[in-house]
Amino acid sequence: MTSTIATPQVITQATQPIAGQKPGTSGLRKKVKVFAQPNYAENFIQSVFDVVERGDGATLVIGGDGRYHNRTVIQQAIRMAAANGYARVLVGQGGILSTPAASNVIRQYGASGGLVLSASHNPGGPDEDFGIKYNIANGGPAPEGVTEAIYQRTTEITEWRAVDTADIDLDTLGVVDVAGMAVEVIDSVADYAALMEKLFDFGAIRAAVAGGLTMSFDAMHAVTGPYAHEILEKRLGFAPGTVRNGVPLEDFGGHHPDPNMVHAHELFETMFGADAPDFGAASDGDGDRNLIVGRGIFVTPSDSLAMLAANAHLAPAYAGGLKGIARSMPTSAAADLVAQSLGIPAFETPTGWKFFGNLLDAGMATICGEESAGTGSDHVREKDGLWAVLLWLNILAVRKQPVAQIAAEHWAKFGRNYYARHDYEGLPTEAANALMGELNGALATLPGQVFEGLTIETADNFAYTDPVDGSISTNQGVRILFVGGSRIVFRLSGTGTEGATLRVYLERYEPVGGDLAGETPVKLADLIAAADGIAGIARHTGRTEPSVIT
Ligand code: G16
Repeated sequence: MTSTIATPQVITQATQPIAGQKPGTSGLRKKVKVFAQPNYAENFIQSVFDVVERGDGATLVIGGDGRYHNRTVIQQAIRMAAANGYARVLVGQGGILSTPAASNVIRQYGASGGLVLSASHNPGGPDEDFGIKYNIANGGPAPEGVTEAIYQRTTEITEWRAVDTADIDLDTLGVVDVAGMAVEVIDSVADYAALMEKLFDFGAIRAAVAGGLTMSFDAMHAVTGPYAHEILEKRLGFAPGTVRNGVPLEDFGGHHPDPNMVHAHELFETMFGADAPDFGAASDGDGDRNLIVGRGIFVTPSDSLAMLAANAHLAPAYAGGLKGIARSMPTSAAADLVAQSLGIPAFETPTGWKFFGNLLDAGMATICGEESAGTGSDHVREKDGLWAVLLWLNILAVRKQPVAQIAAEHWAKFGRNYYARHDYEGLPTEAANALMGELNGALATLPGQVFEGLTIETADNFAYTDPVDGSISTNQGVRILFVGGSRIVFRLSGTGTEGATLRVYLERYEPVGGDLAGETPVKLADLIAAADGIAGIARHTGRTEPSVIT
């Protein structure tokens, strides 16, 4: 049914540039109170509409993770799209689209791009975080050239435009005319679930479930709840209750929707407790991250990427093999070893999913992943939490082995990259900048120095030249490589909204035949001490312990 909202008028609102609208690792993330200021969201959205590529009759996708302020910004974005020449908007029912589902909708319906409203794993609510990200026509996050142009536009904006119409009903499927622009409220889950069913052997997984395979999935009161209920419980037959915290809440139930040992501790307790199910997983605020836990074993995101790549041929979509594997620089080199054994290229990119887009579009990589709990493939142009869970389930259904055995066999074949990330959150920005500045200044003198018995072989600040378009990204993190292959990486997060977060990435490679069943903190103890010695973490920040270890 098509209904019309009458007498729309385009309002042109005078505005001024607002400082600080520079997108970070993944879009513009700020406190809700910042976003709710007059003109704040409008300035940013108008800047997007002013600079992005879109032809006549363009379609825009809009969806978010359901956090507080989502509906308000969606309604305003619809009014602005209508005044800015879009012919059609596709919006998820209730304003809900997970990030990978939004990527799929952009691709499937030939949209010119999409606004994804999310601050990912950051907490939600009136005093918490909000975010806006723009994805381009390939379904992926806007590359740096586009985000930089958006930012430049925010520094010179003088007006924004919207039509003068009432809010639309976001909860009812159907098409509404808004000032001559068609707004279609679409099912948030259907297209995504159909895509998953094409990629994976749902029959094999259903048979495994019928044969006793059990799992626990924590949706963390975030966007994946409806997707997980539909796919895991309804289509694959896992018992009702397999999905916990499955109702998206505007404040995520007061928790951080960040799938790690700290914020998903209940899942860890289940998976390490008596009567643990075979498989445990969780996803984040917007559904692009994943956490994988077997019975009694945590699989690091870096290892998960490597294990998925090594076993991907067991799922129908990847039965023909992989073209290449890409990982972000701080992600462990475990995936490189798989690429080597498969005889395919391995790519090392800066942190940020946007850097994978060109490799995927050019057919140079099939599977990508990051230490920050993101894994995905060329099926969309975002990382995809449930995709990773389903690929694991497909592999478990075919191999009929516990996660712990699959991991042990993997390490026996490739060696093991012991790995951890230590985050120091909420640091004063000056202290964090001073630490990084001092470290950068010392790079030339570090090689040859010994810390905790570890000799530094090379030290540099990572720069990346995109092999497809030749664009160069510099200052992407300090790498300290030790003789023997261990490594420490230091970088500042680009996704926080309060102060600065220092991330310290620690990696030790244990070759085939070595100690492959050790405890990670023990195996990394000398590197942890060396990190403080090299960077002066305690001296600069006053912190002797990280806030979060993942
Ligand atoms: C975003 C990016 C990821 C990145 C992560 C952490 O994820 O898409 O590529 O690895 O942030 O970035 P940083 O270390 O700069 O905080 P998400 O899930 O937050 O959108």
